[in-house]
Amino acid sequence: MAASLSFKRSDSIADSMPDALRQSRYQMKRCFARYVSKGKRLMKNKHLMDELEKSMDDKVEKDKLMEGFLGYIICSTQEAVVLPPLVAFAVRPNPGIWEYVKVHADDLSVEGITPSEYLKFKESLYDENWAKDDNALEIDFGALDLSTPRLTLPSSVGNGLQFVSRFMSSKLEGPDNIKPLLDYLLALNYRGEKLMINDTLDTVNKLQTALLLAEVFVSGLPRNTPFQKFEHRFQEWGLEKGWGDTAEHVKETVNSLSEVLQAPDPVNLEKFFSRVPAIFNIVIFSPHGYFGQENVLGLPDTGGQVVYILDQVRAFEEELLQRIKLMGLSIKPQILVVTRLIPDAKGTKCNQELEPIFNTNHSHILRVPFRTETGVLRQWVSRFDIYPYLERYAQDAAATIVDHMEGKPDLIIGNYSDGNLVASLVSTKLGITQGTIAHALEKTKYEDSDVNWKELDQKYHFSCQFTADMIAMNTSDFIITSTYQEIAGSKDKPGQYESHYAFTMPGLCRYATGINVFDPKFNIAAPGADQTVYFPYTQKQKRFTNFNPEIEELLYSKVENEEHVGYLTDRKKPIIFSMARLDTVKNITGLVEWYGKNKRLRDLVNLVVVAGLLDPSKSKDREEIKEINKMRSLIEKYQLTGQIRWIRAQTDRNRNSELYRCIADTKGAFVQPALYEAFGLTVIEAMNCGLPTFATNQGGPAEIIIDGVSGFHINPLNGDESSNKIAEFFEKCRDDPSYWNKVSTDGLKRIMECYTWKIYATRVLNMGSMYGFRKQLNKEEKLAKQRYLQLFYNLQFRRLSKIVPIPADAAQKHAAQQ
Ligand code: UDP
Ligand code: LCN
Repeated sequence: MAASLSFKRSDSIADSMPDALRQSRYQMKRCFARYVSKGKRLMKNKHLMDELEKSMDDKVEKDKLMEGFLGYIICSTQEAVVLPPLVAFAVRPNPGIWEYVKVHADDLSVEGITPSEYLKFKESLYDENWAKDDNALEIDFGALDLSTPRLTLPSSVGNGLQFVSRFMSSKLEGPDNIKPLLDYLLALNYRGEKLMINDTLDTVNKLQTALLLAEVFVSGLPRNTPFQKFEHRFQEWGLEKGWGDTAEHVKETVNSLSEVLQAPDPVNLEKFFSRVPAIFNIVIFSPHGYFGQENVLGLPDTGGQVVYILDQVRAFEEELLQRIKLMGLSIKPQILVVTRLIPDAKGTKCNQELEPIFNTNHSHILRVPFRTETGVLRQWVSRFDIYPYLERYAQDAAATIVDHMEGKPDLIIGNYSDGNLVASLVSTKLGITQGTIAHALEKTKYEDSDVNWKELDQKYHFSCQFTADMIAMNTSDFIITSTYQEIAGSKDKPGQYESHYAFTMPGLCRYATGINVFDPKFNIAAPGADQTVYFPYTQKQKRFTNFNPEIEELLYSKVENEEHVGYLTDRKKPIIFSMARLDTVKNITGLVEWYGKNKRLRDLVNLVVVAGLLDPSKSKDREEIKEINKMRSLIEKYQLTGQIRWIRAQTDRNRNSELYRCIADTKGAFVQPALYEAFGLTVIEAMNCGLPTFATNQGGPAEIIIDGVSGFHINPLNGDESSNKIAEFFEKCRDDPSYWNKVSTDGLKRIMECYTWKIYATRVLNMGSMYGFRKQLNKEEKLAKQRYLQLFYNLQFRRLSKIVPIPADAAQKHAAQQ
């Protein structure tokens, strides 16, 4: 857009807007008159654009204005608060960058305002007294980041590690400043046994001399000489194990440290930290849902997070073993996934305390129950109702972990709001580096859930959840995301984290700064899909053909039973397939409705969906019950029997992978129609199997797929457009069958380039050691923030979590179960 080019980042909107308003004074006065005409209200971008349009009759003038600076500002305004005669704009000219201005509708004067002032404007729409209260609770986490450097370029957001390594290099520059690195190395140990250096090397000079001797010495050895052969020489110089397994690897590590000590540079610093023996034991928290390896997927609150974590553990273990070997150590790593023990396990193993993780040698699931004053909570509890149990759970879990690991872990990673809060409590208590993963942040799933929190609280307890999210994001040393959009969205849409920058929950808390996406703690590390399971349909010799009879029954048998409803009359048609939890946001019912309405699509393809339970009386999940009923009525309304097969949630991932491949055999497609999808593992599973994929443009899939190349984007809010796009694809394939193959192959190519677990594990373990060191460098500031967070936890979170009801019949006397 021409206007955006002329708008420099250095010009603030408050500075440039008055001139622009003056130039179109007549039209703008009309436009602002329209804005304020309906009195107090919150206007979203679409309303602002509509009203602007309506305020002008002359098409040429309108186009000119839209192409100009004002058009640009209004296009970039996410929302505006109208409090006549003032209109306060929240403008987002670029991902992550926000500016707030207020404009007087009569004289068109403009004034820049702070986020806090803007939020007060917004609050007046919901709770006037709170907005006016000078002592209303305002939290500003940004105020404590006094010396934390920030990224400045939106394009660099999510590359925190690189930035931190550059920043730390400059901070370590100079003989006096390198000392913290020496202290860090002196503290390295495994169960009390020193690693890399011992206490004799207590000055940087001594360390440098030792490294010099070591480097000359190993240079003279054959490359493959094992470390054990010269261990004693190293010890004479004050050097311990951990430098490498062979002379060659030892030399590389010694060299990168020598370079860093001489003049710190980001490349060597990163390289050195990828070799530092600092991480052996990892704890991953994921309390909610049914966490298990069998028979759990599709159960309430149990989806991609479980798949992600189990695959992540395998990738971590493999990478740790490789690294430990390279370091020349014989330490056994330990990975614990700590989840909730559910006594009423519903046929799963969630009532078992300890379970080895399949295809690993050193990783376990450790289950710790939720306790209340009256005993152990027996049944599953929705993730929205989980908050009253977490503090006690964190204490119990910390003790059990230390017991099981025979010491503290080196890295703690939390998952989702509950896991991240627990990870924050435990990592603070034990003094351990913490990473957080959201999978999905609930705030962005429900529009205006912050300002409307009071209405939603009884059902969702967002007061607890958003408070927990804020505490965890700010406690954590680093944040792992799956995509860029998760952090900073796209040109038009704010990211999930970005929407926590400045927000308010009137009557509860105003976040003047919640979290800033330019904080270098943000890092993108996209997950993959297990490629031993999800491989292309073309790899015939590898296929799990033993499932063929079952899949045949699942797809095509004419019977309707507890497993499936509906049947497919015409077997020759390709199948469009979807699989998800039966949550509202997954929009499976939306897909069924689009299909039902679109005759053209119905003539071309059959529809198969795997989702939730089929009988509402069997479900305990309130959203699922609603969706089951809706599915049933849609099938009836559009008379879909004969063209649809609705299969209940499936738990065997080997069979599921074969199901994706069988759908590919029909030259079908995968459709992911979610109203919002944080990442979307099914999308990459389908693509790995070579299935052309149509996925929502709302969230992660928009980044995974390049529209029209590696698959297609669909708009979940425009069913007709989406179903026609799918129909067009199948018409095109009917006319030119090579088109289907092309989309299938290009989807696979995209996966291989960007979405594998190996890339993920390398990145995250590097984060673990680098951010672990950064934490040491930054001790005082970190401590100050911790105190603020602790206060907030104590006074706010605890109070809120007590409001969430605990089911009366839930807690049974502990003694009764013994
Ligand atoms: N899944 C499954 N059976 C089902 C529904 C889903 O095995 O009935 C699996 C699916 O293959 C994927 C995960 O659960 O691995 C869902 O992950 P996704 O990221 O798509 O969504 P989430 O449920 O995490 O929101
Ligand atoms: C949760 C979600 O909602 C999905 O979008 C993700 O793919 C999954 O977790 C794994 O991160």
